[in-house]
Amino acid sequence: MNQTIATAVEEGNLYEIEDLVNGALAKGEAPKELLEAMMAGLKACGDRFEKGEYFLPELMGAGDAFKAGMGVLAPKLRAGDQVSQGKVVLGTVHGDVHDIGKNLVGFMLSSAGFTVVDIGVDVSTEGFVRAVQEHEPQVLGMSALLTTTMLGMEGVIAALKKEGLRDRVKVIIGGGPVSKKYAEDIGADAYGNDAAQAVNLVKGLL
Ligand code: B12
Repeated sequence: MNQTIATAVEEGNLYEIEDLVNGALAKGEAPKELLEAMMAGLKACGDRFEKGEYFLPELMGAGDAFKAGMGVLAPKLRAGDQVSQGKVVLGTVHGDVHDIGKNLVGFMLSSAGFTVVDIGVDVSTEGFVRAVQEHEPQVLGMSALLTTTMLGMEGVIAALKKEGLRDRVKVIIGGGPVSKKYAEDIGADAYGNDAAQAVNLVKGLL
């Protein structure tokens, strides 16, 4: 793994990350491995936050550095042009502003040929319902990174039922605190552990 890039993300080195990623690409390092290094950096930052060594500004710095690195990597990771395989609406649930994982899921899905409608972060229950009504996706994906906000997913599923939309859309969920069991408990159709798995999940549901 490219430890320099992992450390640059972990330490929120926003000013050097692009040059580091460009330099590694120029040396022939694989984009997928550089993405893994950046993800390891985020994880390390989260671990230090958990231990009380890092605080909110460091989390924000790591998130920003990840996004800047992704700006360089994304075009290299993207597959060739494909015909749309179906439509997926993606959002992060109410009260939650974490979007790096959701964006990665969206990126992988669009690279695999799906049309992705990203409705952003801190999306209310009504916001999810409206998006399903408006965009008529085959799949709705919800992301949550906080144990508190993941509870909102159940409300969205209940609201979809209430509006008579539940049978028209498959619901997949993901994010750090979410699990397969939680997906089963709240009546989601599937749980995805990572962005690559999300592609297989969606393919399997259509
Ligand atoms: C960066 C970060 C932030 C940034 C977010 C920037 C951004 N634009 O996203 C900022 C600084 C804003 C932030 C804020 C907070 N954070 Co924060 N954050 C993180 C951190 C370090 C990384 C998250 C991340 O991007 N991971 C990398 C991505 C790629 O992984 P991922 O999100 O898990 O996504 C993957 C899978 O889960 C899956 N997936 C995700 N979504 C979906 C959806 C579907 C449909 C599918 C199929 C799959 C899928 O695929 C993704 C790609 O492989 C984590 C630590 C960690 N280890 O995760 C803490 C972490 C999530 N944060 C935490 C906390 C506590 C907070 C704050 C409450 C801190 C505070 N005191 O204010 C606030 C809450 C703000 C809010 N209301 O949302 C805790 C959560 C604890 C908990 N279990 O509830 C963590 C775990 C840190 C820790 N170890 O304590 N944070």
